Amino acid sequence: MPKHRVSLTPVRPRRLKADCRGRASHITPATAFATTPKAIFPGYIPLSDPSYTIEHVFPSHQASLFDVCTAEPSIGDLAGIQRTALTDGAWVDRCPNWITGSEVLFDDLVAHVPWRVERRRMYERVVNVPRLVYFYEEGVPLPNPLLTRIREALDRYYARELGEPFVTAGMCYYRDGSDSVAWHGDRIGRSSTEDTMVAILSLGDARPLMLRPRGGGQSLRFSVGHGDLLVMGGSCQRTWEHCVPKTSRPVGPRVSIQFRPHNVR
Ligand SMILES: O=C(O)CCC(=O)C(=O)O
Repeated sequence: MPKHRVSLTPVRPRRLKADCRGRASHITPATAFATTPKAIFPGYIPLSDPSYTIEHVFPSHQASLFDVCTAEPSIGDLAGIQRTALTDGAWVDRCPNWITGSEVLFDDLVAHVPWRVERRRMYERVVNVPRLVYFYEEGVPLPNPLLTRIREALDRYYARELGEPFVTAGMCYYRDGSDSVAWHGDRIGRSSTEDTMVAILSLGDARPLMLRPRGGGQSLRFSVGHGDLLVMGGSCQRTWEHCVPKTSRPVGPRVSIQFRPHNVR
């Protein structure tokens, strides 16, 4: 699989055509369709908006078979959400394929979030964290209006149980299988002492999100990508840990958006 190239500071902005899967290409969608097996582009529909462009080049990534390819992503119903009770009052809610047509949102976030490399001290050295990140603080507008609607939908659904809104959005961009995040709980702020929720929307290629009890024990594996929602709740951040492991499997990029309440990180 070709190594992808992301121009975080483009030398010369390029206006490239993009198909509905966000593949940047000089090939017109019509020629791509004529020369590419339909199996690789299930439900191929070119973006109708001629002004839609991207400035980043990344490898083609196969969208989920459940992902409906439309120019307008849509927010699904949370009525079918499934809760898994964990130990010690922790739980996980899952709503697979909650956002359909999510590839359009994925492309927009990859192109427009001001991604940063995070650096962390490890013993005597400062190392790059293997993923790109950005954090939208409380009160800061989200980079795409759909994300605001998504957060409102989460607020409506969890209002009674959570008792407060989701107010921040952490963004992580896993460029390929060598990007990852190690085992941790989100224990900065109130989540170190109180039950709370962290709602994660995953876009792009699916990666496993692993969960294990903090003291050790059997881990659980949830595959998340392509508009899937996973919400960690109850004592999950204090009593369980989660991670996105590296993989040598060829995987395309994934973006995760974590919605959190006030003073939870
Ligand atoms: O990528 C994910 O879904 C997990 C992100 C995460 O755990 C974090 O940034 O704290």
